[in-house]
This record gives sequence, structure tokens and C-alpha cells, in this order.
Amino acid sequence: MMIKESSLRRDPDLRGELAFLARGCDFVLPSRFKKRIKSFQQAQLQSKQEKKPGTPPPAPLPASPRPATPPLPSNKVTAPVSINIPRFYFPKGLPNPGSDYEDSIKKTEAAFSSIDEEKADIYEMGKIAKVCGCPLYWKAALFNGAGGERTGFVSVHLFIAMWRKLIQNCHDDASKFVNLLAKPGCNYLEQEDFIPLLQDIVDTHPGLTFLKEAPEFHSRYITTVIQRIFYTVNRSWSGRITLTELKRSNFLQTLALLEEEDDINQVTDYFSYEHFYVIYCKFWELDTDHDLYIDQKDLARYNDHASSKRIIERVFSGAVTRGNAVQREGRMSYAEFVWFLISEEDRKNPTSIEYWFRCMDLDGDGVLSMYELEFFYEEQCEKMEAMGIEPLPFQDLLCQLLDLVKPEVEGQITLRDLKRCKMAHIFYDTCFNLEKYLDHEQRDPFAVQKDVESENPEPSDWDRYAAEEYEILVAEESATEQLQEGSFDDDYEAEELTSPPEISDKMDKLVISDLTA
Ligand SMILES: [Ca+2]
Ligand SMILES: [Ca+2]
Repeated sequence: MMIKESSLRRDPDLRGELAFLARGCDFVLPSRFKKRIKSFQQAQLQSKQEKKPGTPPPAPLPASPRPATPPLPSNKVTAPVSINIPRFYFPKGLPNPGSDYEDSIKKTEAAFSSIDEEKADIYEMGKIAKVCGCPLYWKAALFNGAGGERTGFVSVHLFIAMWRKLIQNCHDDASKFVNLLAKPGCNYLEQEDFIPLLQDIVDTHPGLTFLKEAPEFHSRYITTVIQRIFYTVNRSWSGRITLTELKRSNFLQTLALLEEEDDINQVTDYFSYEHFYVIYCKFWELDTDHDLYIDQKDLARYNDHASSKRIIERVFSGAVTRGNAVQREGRMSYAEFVWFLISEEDRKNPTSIEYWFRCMDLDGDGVLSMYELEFFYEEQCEKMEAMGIEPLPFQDLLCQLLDLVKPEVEGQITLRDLKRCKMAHIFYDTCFNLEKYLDHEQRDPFAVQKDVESENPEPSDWDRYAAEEYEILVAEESATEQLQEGSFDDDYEAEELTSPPEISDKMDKLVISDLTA
């Protein structure tokens, strides 16, 4: 028997859900009802079969209901389903039938009973996190979620109350994670919400033990990781990571990986210390007065003036930065530089494609028009002429660019066109990075094609860049050390190697000022 759309609509329990879905711009199709009900039933069946005491609720199955994901076309005959399904939309994951909540709580209580006075501090929280079936590095989130940051410890009662509420309301990892980290009443994560979690990683991950002796770098590392998280996960650029964005990203899987991987540099997404080192050193080179801000002239020096003046101006225009523009006019913070550098060095990344699109879209109408392309190419021509290279006339270049991008509407390049054509990096280099443009010009066009085809198994352009630069920076560092050992006296070395107190102070402020901006 098939369910009729009308019978679903009449079901009083479903009407609320329908209204909810409709408000969420999630257009509901009759075929989708059947799919959702079927997947819910399958998940229920599976969880009954697979249920073991103490296991955490499973993550939703791939076929489980997710908002805003269009259903896949299917020719399969829908299995007969009962009409008495009260609910099929589970933004917080599929609930597990009640009994194993109690089991999970018993185990947690037992774990607390082995701790002195049944009060866990942050160090003991790792054990509790594991008993609860959470990844190890959720411990700070669990600790703070139960009020631990106020008193320095969590009692068994406070923890169980928090945990009971959490597992009754949130049935998958992503919704639990958001619930633990978000501010009260918020269903999204802002930058500062990640600080306790990351501080705990800095304090306890075996790959970062050497940072214990350099506390002034903690906030710099944390700022970098937060920016990388938002760069990758916050696809909407809103500054607020939603549950849907979190589920679509690899962040929670990567966070769980930290528990198994002692070498944090192997975790190239978000956490690599080497990547942080490269980003920070690149910023330090440009920030000559070390006030943790750079201006247009500083940024223009990046990579030996490779980017055009016009695009640098646009980077500072507010098109790609948030925050109080009046207060920080003409200045770029370290956090903003993280976005610049990743965008600059990995133009195939979707956020990078958006970043440069925003910069090039001078009038902000969501389209790159011919006059905008000409505006940027003009400077490239001037540079080429100064180098004694005869530039291609704009009309000819335009033909090449349009051929590359193949926009849907003639004469108007959209973000969608650029993402679809897989050639955005060449398009952008042509418009505002002369060195890379000339480099592409000299390359075999088939080589470019090969890049595109083998894109997936290869490391990203960013990963490649960071690995190469790290090698170079380490080589430079050891060369400098050798030079200093040979030619300077001890006093000079000591002065060079200790950072002055006022810089440490500024570093502590770094996270706060950048994150609240
Ligand atoms: Ca500066
Ligand atoms: Ca435009």
C-alpha cells in the first residue's frame, strides 16, 4: 500500500513538521515523504538489531532525512509502510529507543565513582568523554557544558544532568557538538565558541607538547585553526556555523582523528602545526612593525609584489572582510590574513573562488561584467609593458577568458560559471597575478587539463604550498642559527630569541580582538 499525500497532510502530528519544513525553504514533495518514512523505518529496524549496551546513538544513515538535500530519483518500489509514523524530520538525528540512555548514564556514573570525590577536573574528563562514546577531544566541550569552567571541576550530578538532557534531545554527533559548544539559546557556532576546545587541544595533544614552553603562541595557533575552520566549514560566510554546514563538512571526523594521530602535522585539515607556522611566518614577514596589523603596502609586498595593486585595494575594501571597518580602516588583522593566504595559494578551493569573485565584483551585482575584467587587466598590461612584453589586446584576452569560463549568459561571468568551469585559478591569475599568468601562458595547455583531471587524489594546492614553504622556512631558520652562532655574541642572540613582553601581551589580545571583530 502506498501512502497518499493527502493522508499525510491530514495527520495532525505531521502538520507541524510540514509547516516547519516549509518555513525552512525545504520544498516537500510527496515522493520525499515516502523516502523519509522508509529510511526512518529502516534505521529503526537497524538500530534494534545492532543495539549494544553502551554504544552511542548512531550517526544518521546516508539515506536519513536531511533538510535541504533533494531526494535522489529512484525507480524502486516503495516498501509498504504503516501510516502511524508520528515523525519523519529529525534535524538533531534519529532518536534511539529509550533503554540505552539509562545504560549510558549508569556507565558514566560508574566512571565518576572511580574519581576522587566524584568530581572530575578537565584532565579526568577525557575518560568520561570516552565512556560517553564521544571523541576524546570533546572533553573540554563536555566539561564546560556541565559548568566546569566556572568551578574547575564537574560533579557527577551536574554532569549526569547535562548528559541526560543532551542525549534525550540530540541524537547525532553534530547536534550534540553544536549543543555543547553554542551559547545558550543559539543553534549555531561562532568563532569564539571554539576557543575552549582548541585550548584543550593545545594543552593536551601529544603533537603540541612543545608549545607548553611557548604560551604566547597558543592564541596565535588557536586563531589560525579557528579561521581555517570557518574558511572551510562556514560555506555561507555568515560567521555562524549551522548544523547543516557542520554535517556537510569533515570537521567532526577530523577532530575525532586527532585522537588516533599523535603527529598533528599529519592532520593537514585545520590542525597542522606546520601549516600554522607557515601562515604565521608569512604574516610576520609582512608585519614589519609587529603590531599584528598590516596595511595595503605591507600586503602588496607578499610574494614580491605578485598581486596587482587594484586587487590588493579590493581585498581591503571590505568585500571579503567582516567587522568594524571604520575602526580598522586600511588595516588587515592576522585572522583576515589567514583567509587571504589560503585564497591566494589555493585558487581551486571553493571559498577561494568566492573570495576573489567578491574582490573582482566591483559594483557588487553578483556578476563580473566586461568593464570589471578590463579594469583589472589594464594594470596587468601596464606591468607587462614595463617589462618589455607586448600584452594581448583586451578584446583578444576577453575571447580567451570567455572561452575558458564559457559563461551561461554571454558577457556576464557568475560565480556558478567560475566554479563549474574548473579553470577559476587560471582566470584569476590572468586578471591580477602577472607572474602566474605568464607562467600559465608558457605551459602546455594539456598539462593544465591533466591537473584538473587528477585533482581529487592529489593533495590540494594549499597542502602542497604549505609543505614546500615549511621546508624553506625551516632551512632558512637553521641557516640563520648557524650564521648567528658563527658571527654574533651571546647577548645579541639572547635578545633575538626572547620575544619582548609587550609582544606577548599583544598576542594574548589577538584571539579576542580578531574574533570579536
Ligand atoms: Ca603592522
Ligand atoms: Ca559586477
